[in-house]
Amino acid sequence: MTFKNKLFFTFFFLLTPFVFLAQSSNLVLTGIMDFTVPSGGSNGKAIHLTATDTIADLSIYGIGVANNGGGTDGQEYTFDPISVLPGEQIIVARSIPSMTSYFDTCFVEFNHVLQATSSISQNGDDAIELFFNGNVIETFGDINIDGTGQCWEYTDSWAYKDVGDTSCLGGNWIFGGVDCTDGSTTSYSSNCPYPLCPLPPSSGCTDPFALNYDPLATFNDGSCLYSCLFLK
Ligand SMILES: [Ca+2]
Ligand SMILES: [Ca+2]
Ligand SMILES: [Ca+2]
Repeated sequence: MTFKNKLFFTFFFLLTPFVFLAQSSNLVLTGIMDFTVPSGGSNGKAIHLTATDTIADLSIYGIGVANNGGGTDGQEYTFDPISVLPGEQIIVARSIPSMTSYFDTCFVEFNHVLQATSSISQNGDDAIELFFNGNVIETFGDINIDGTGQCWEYTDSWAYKDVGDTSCLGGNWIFGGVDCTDGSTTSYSSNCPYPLCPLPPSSGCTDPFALNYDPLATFNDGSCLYSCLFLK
């Protein structure tokens, strides 16, 4: 073997681990749900993921719900062996009928709908671990801290990956607010529509006291503007 070839193979083997590491990042956590849905129970629990590249076999990934700050519970759920395309949205839901109904017209945003096991048991204070080949590649929350009263608590609500408050989980997540789905029949009618969902065509400012009140709007999109005189 020439020196040049030796150099080539040395670099090749040095780079091999990085190639495998790069493959591990093709699935990311996007949303953690603990909705209060009309059918109650665990029916509003789901985890939303996004593929960042093609995944030939999703079953090399898994999820663990690290309950109540007690540290890791290991991988408790393994994905179905399906293939996924770049940019596709995946929801793992405890009750597919309940989530289909609750997401209303938005449910079509999910490209893959998977049945969760009872291991998808988060109730707003639990950290979530994403596994690839048995190793944790991403964590939401803190596996050693019970989320009750923490900035990342999502009881009867959701957490969604987006640019947020830098003092909370590195500024990588936004939150619906604790209890924001209580009493709602759909995500749109809750106090915290799920961020993935496009606004319905009838959205606008629904407050008659706002400067830009739209009498035709039936869904408040948060755009209402008020005169300074009315600020209390
Ligand atoms: Ca668990
Ligand atoms: Ca819990
Ligand atoms: Ca509640």
